[in-house]
Amino acid sequence: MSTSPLSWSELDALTDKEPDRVNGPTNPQARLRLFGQDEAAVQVTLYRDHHAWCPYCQKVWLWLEEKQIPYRIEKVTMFCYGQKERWYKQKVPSGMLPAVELKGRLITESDDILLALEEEFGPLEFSMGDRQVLPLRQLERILFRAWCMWLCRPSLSERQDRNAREQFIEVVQEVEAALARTPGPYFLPEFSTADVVFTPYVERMNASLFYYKGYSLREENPRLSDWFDGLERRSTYRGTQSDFHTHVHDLPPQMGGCWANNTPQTELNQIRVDRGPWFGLPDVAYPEPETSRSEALRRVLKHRQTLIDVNPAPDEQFETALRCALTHLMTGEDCPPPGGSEVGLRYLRDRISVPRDMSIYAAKRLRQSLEATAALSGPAQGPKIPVRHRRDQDPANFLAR
Ligand SMILES: N[C@@H](CCC(=O)N[C@@H](CS)C(=O)NCC(=O)O)C(=O)O
Repeated sequence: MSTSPLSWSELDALTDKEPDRVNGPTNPQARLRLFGQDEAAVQVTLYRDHHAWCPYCQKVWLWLEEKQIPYRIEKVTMFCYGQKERWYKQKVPSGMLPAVELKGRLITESDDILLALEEEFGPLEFSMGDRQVLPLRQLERILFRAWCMWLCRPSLSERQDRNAREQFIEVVQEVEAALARTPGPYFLPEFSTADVVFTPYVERMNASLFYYKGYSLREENPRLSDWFDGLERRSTYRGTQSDFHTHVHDLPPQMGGCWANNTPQTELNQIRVDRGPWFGLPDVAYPEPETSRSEALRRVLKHRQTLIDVNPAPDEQFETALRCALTHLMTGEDCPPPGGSEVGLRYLRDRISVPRDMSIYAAKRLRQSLEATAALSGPAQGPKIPVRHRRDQDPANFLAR
């Protein structure tokens, strides 16, 4: 069945209400988090990236959310997305993130931040300096280095690629053994600092190795698989969780390049992540919430004018095409867009950033509707996603409003 596009006011009528950003579940849009406490209780300001992508920021963010410490959030642009804010460089001349102000004291370096927060508010189950946590922190760094040696070294021969893979998998076996020492899914008997330390890069490893190396970390390692499931049972983690598409295209400028090994599996995985279907990818395993479509709709409606302005397609054409995709999102019916509009629709499909714009299932729904609608128009793809920078994602366009 095909249908004609709903109007903006008809679409507006289908949205649900904004969740409570301040006291509700973990979310990347909040500027203040109170967890039901009084604003006067706030002693912490977290400076993190607009993009909600920086792994070191995710570590501190997750810790604060787990401990339910009231805090303010100030967002800063990362170099590869646009211009670093002057006020931030005055505060932190290197421009590096994250930083925290704790009772007026500025602290940089994510580990130092966690140590200072622990000193003030107590540890998250086990402290950074605990004798059980220290070897796990070292193991995380060893895993990180083995990942970089595989992913970020250009033009590995087939043999070098195999060696780098074997070395990485050897360290993964140590991680599996560490996880096997407790009966639950986490590194220590309770979810703790140790899990927070592993989370950002293991999430990025899972995405990047699937896409660039044809290797599915989450599916091939039972303990890590349980660990990911354990993370996803926490609303704190879900609020910070990204998806494969976001990570694989955000990593190259940050890491100085990510290199594909061009095996048949890698090629299949790349097509799947870039062009769908996005459901069933091993970037998420918890069941889809009922609200994913309405969340995607609400987030697009909030920024519709900027989305139209920044899209490379002519405004009028893209405006109608976008309503067609949103109509598909909400009704499930095909809604043929104007001829030639597939480029604009795929441009947006490729620039949804998770969790910055919306949560993982909302993004999958939206990517799916944008692609289904684009396919009714034609096969042309949007402009390539840059690999040396991501200024196509400059937050300034969205902040100006
Ligand atoms: N060792 C630092 C590393 C922090 C870091 O590398 N931050 C990156 C983002 S992931 C950064 O701020 N880069 C500057 C930029 O991209 O603007 C820490 O643990 O906090």
